[in-house]
Amino acid sequence: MSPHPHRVLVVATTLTLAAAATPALAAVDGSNVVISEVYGGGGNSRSVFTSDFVELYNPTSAPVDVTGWQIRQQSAAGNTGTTHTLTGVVPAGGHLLIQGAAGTNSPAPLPTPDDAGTFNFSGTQASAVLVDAAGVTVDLLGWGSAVNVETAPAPATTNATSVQRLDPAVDTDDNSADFHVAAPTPTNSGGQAPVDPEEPVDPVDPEVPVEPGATVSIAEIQGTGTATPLAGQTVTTEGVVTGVYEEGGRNGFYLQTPGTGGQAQTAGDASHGIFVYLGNRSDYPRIGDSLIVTGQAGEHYDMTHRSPRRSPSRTPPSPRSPRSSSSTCPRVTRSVRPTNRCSSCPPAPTR
Ligand SMILES: [Ca+2]
Ligand SMILES: [Ca+2]
Repeated sequence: MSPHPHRVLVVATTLTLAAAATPALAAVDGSNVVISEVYGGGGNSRSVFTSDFVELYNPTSAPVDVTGWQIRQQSAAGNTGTTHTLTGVVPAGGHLLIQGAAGTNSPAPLPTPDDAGTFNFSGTQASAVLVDAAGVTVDLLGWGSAVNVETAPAPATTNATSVQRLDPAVDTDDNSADFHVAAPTPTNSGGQAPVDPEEPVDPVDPEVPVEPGATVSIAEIQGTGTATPLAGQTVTTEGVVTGVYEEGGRNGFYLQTPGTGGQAQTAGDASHGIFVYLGNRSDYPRIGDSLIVTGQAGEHYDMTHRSPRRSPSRTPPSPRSPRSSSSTCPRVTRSVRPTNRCSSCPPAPTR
């Protein structure tokens, strides 16, 4: 063998005195904007978003300009915190996202907020009051052990959860009935919601059989230059097994184009043999087997010291239906189980 690189198929907040209990004059008839969600854990330990937020919802069929309205933050005990005066329009059937204070952790930014303030709700319990430009309370949400609520408080939150309306269009003026606690779902006026930050990325399953690539000859994979012209491509080729290296660290076998073993090679000729790297697969063929193999073409410089652990980017080999040319294995037909190899083939001519 050449000492040069071998072509391989790698199968491869200050508080002020408490305000008097705010009368809840929320629009239970769905005729006005409501508070649809509040998240107070922003930037806290184990938070899922960097900032607190308040999300409003417009259940009506016309946009509502909330410029001049206010969100009044209150502690669970009813002490008045930051008051934020709003700017913006809540689309018909849509949301308005108002970003609050950020914490020291930065797990993820909110979707682009429509407005921003400095309110900083507790991560577990508080009250939020929505007041219109005339000073009338439009909606009120209290959760945890909050004293200022509509009928009864919604459940307490954690730094990883928000209190959100079960159905943004339903307001019965009972926070305990209208809200639940769940992973935050901030949505802005454009309907943009974040990609679930908790969603893990599924690893590629290396055992999923690859689809056959373009069928090419071994000589086409080899090319006549110093590197395969098909590097990185998934290709399918066929040939006869002429050498198997199950031990010794090579982890693969040589595949040769049938009928080429006796031809003299001259400079510039592409090789008709190729090494198929199996990594840590155990399904080695036998010398003389006729195989159709699908894998990724590439260069393998050190066959003897290649780690047997397969790189995730490599595509494992997918021995296909055994097939042989009529001259080397006439008795084998496609009726053989697809995963079988032509184990009954006589040894094929070697180089
Ligand atoms: Ca907070
Ligand atoms: Ca209400």
